[in-house]
Amino acid sequence: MNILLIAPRYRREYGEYYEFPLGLAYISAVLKKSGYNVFGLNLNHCKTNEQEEIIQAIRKNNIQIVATGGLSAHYPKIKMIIDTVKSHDENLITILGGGILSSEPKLIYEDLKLNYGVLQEGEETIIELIDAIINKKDFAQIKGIIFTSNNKTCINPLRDSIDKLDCLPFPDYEIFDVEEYLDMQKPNDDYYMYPFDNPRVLPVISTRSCPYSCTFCYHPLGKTYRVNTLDYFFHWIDFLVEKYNINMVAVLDELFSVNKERMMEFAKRIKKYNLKWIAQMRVDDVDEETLKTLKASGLFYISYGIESASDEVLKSMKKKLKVNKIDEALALTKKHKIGIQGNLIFGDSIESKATYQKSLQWWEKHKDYQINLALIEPYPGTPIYLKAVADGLIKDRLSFIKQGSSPMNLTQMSDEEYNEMSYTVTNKSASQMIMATVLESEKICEDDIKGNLYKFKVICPHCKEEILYSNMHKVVGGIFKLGCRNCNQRFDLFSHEVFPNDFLDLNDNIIKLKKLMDNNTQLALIPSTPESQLKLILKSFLKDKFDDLKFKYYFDRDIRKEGTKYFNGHIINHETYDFSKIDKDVIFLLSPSISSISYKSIKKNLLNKNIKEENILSLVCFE
Ligand code: B12
Ligand code: SF4
Repeated sequence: MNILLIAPRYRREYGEYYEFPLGLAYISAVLKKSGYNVFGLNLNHCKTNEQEEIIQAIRKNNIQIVATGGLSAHYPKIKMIIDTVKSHDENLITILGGGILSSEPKLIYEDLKLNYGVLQEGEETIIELIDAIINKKDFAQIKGIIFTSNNKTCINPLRDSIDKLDCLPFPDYEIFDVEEYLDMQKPNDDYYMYPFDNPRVLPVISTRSCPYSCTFCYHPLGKTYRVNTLDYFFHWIDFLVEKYNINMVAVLDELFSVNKERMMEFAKRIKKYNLKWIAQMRVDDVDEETLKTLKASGLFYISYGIESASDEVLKSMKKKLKVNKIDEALALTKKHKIGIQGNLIFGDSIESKATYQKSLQWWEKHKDYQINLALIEPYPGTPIYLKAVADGLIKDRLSFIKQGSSPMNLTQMSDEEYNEMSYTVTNKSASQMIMATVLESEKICEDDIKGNLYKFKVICPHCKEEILYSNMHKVVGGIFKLGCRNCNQRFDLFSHEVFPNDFLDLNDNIIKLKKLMDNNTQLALIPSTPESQLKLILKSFLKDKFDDLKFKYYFDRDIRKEGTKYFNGHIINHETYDFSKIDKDVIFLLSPSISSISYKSIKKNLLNKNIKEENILSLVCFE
């Protein structure tokens, strides 16, 4: 039997940074250990057509079984994989695992017309399952699978969690072209990649699951918290350093900080490797002594579960945390020059105008921590999802998953109040820029995979140090965030300032815009991206002339924004607006902080509405 493991594509374009598929790499390791022929296909490295690559991999390796996995968010990619396999040859056996299946087994299994599904941890189950497939054994005896018998979907009882995690082999990084993964990495790929000009980071995991049960969280590996011994873990690190010459590790434990003693021992042992590392912690697990030791051991960034600045909301989320602990921990973390990653999430069942405003006030007061603001999304499998289903708020679970488990009103607020909150949160979220001063920037080379690479020097707005970065690649969207190599706090940079060669077209467009302003041409802005961010970017383009910039129209397709006040006017919905009413000489300015996807779709939309191409001016540059 030849088995093909496929890692779905997580990002849109080849070369974009993605999280290495550690779970599938574990599956590969146990299969190889049991002597099976395993082949890998990492669609994140596919430069051509994904469907064709799948079929080619099946043909080339004479595959009989195709297995894949992922989270609910990967539904479209996973469906594409399964459909491609089945339409190529319906006799091929398909197996799916991961959070997408474990959180909604029957629904996903039947929708994707799978042969088998593996629930929760897959290492033991996959071996028994493959053995049963090959030797035609009774599937009813295999714990933790979903399968079909007599045309009926059968879900077997769950398997106990793997107690002795040390018995597992190290994940098989090779199967998904790990060298290519490492070679692709750039220091501004993700929020934690900045410490080195040549980051070489791999994910590891030292515990599974989490002892807490926060209402918005799901544990794809089951509910029982378990740990690896540190001896096992550091053999693993030895192997990664020796084989892949890594300089950083991302510790993917759901909650790394459960046991203080273990954490201190971990710090003592990792220090010798001179590696940088990051992990997820709770604010109530850290204190001055811990942070000092962790920092000295190479920890440079902590992902904290912050969630709310209202004690009532934290209680309702079952977070078992008090706001004063958050204040204390974040202040200490910053003091010890450790970066902070965290979110305030809005829309818990008891969220009200009073509680969300309290959280926002706290956030305003602590803007320098760069905490993200987001709306709660009821991910499949979480207690809030199950409640929303039981209460009839989510009626069609499959459509909900297909649409990406979007935020919804789970509160007692009216939809109008909820929308007001969501609008405020989204707008505020875009207004937390802390701009760094750029001292110099230079293009250093053109790389086939990475594009134009730059080096630049900036002054960190937090610690005022001059920091030099190299091997940086262009980021579109006007403004982007970067971590300081001295104090590890995040700041913002204007893309056009640090990647000047990639924004030459943009400079031409700014000159055009200034001329249009001189000629008093009527301008329309589309889409109406958050005011504060837009102001900042436009000011940096236009300098003193910014004060003369007047728009006649503001367009956006978000119905929640329709009619709301914006700069000196109100927002109009361009999807429903009758463009024949508009003066044919109006120039449409495409807002500078949009993604390439929105840019393309808005431009297409305008052209379809008979707006002439020469009347569309772009303040963003994607070419
Ligand atoms: C890396 C990661 C991601 C990556 C995933 C890509 C990847 N490379 O796997 C990315 C960045 C895409 C991601 C996205 C998100 N994530 Co995430 N992520 C993680 C993280 C940190 C590690 C995952 C991991 O490697 N686990 C370790 C391996 C061993 O476990 P595993 O992947 O689940 O694989 C095992 C089994 O699931 C199974 N299995 C998996 N695939 C297959 C395939 C086969 C064939 C078989 C047989 C078995 C099998 O066997 C594996 C070994 O036991 C986890 C935390 C954690 N420690 O699990 C959170 C976690 C999974 N993510 C979480 C969240 C909240 C998110 C996001 C919502 C974040 C956001 N706000 O956008 C999104 C979308 C999630 C969604 N709705 O589906 C939550 C839970 C998700 C949920 N449904 O509630 C977790 C648990 C973190 C947490 N505690 O809050 N995430
Ligand atoms: S949010 Fe954090 S503390 Fe809460 S259950 Fe999830 S991983 Fe554990």
